Amino acid sequence: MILRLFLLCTFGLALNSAVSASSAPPVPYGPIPTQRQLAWHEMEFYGFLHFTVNTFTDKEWGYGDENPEVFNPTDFDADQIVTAARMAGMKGLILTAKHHDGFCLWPSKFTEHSVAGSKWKGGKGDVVKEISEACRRQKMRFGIYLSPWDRNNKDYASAAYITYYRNQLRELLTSYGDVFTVWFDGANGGDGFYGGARETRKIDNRTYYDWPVTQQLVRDLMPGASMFSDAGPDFRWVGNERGVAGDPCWATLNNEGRRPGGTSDGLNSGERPGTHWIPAECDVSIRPGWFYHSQEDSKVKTPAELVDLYYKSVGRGACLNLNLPPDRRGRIHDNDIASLREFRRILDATFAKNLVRGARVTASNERNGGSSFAAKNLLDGKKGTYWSTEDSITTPEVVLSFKQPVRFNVVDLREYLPLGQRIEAFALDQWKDGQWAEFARGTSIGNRRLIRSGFITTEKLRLRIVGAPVAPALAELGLYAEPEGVKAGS
Ligand code: FUL
Repeated sequence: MILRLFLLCTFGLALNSAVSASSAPPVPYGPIPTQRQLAWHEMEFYGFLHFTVNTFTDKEWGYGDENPEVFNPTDFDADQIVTAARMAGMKGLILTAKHHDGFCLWPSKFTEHSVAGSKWKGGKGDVVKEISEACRRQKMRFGIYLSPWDRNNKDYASAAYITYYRNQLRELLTSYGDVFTVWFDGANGGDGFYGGARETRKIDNRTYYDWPVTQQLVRDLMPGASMFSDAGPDFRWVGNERGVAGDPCWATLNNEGRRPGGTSDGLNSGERPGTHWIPAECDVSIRPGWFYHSQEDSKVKTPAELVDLYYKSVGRGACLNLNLPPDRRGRIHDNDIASLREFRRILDATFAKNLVRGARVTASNERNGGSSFAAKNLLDGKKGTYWSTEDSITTPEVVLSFKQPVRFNVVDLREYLPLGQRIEAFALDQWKDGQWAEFARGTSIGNRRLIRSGFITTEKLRLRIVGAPVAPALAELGLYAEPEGVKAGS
């Protein structure tokens, strides 16, 4: 009797824990994103605005000796600028509040080298205020770029400058409302005006900026803001200014010993399994330069080139930060707008209809027999639900069957990020002449993976996970068709 009771209890307990183990979500794998980083991933596409004295002196890097009076846009219109970005599908804009020349686009009380010394609006103008307010009006996020290297400031390279830099950061983060990102540029040290010294100043970028203290200041003043640098802490440089992410592009990085302005090794592809979640941002300008130069009016990237960049950045799990340089009027030039408009038209036409709707979906394995982790979650258009398998099943497959053959050339995959980046390799097959034929293979997925191929018409599609250290957690699988006539860019 006692033995029977014992067996019953033990068996009951085992059964219970088996049920709860398989109904529980998979355990997170490796570094995982913070809420702040998840919010940043959601943005996917936003823009840079490079605007300062350089716009008027025709330079890319101002020396720091520019007379503030040269900054004099003839027809500045923050709403025109923000509208151009919003119309292109951007979710936010990051303004160069101060570039390497040290000129401030807001009337900083810590320097006279600012818009307050320009003739623009009689010295009463404030570009940071106008752009941030236009962003708010148009429901766009606003971010700031504050160059650590300052070729104007007399104290640059001494401790006093670090205080100055932090004062300016505090000023920006307390006067202009919510900020979604603070962008720390890695370029620093070299020749400059430096209050009239006109010399070369070198700093040791391992120690000079004392980044942990500055980053903590941002955390305290703007807890929701994600910080950019070569090494995070929240998102990283992709290692080139062409806007092209590596393939693979892991969201993780071995971050011990890395620092802003440090090595770019490993940034393009990320590192696996990595010590930290530090996904990549692809920054690139719509023109050859970051600042406006009239001689580049004919060198604006074409819509096809922009679409190609989108697939090589957003489509590889990174965010795309596309620079739009306001011109001497203080507006986005017509040529840039024309390119952006057609780029948007192509993407809208592509992603208007997800062709998986109505498909029948079957999987080789579903965690907990399907309920919360069913493969049908892949087709529901929700990033918060996902398909997963039992812990022991790491290379499952899923098949979509269509009533009518489906024609597509883009496959869209998303992992469920809160559980980490789990999938290391996958393959896609079409049903052709009575058998499966592989048409694509890939590695990293992360926030989003877009596979752009030739057009395929098939009645069945198979996704095979062929490499994963743990059970996958895949949120979305979409199929799309680009409008006719779009050519992949260079
Ligand atoms: C670089 C800068 O030197 C460029 O001028 C530009 O601001 C780019 C986004 O970052 O490091």
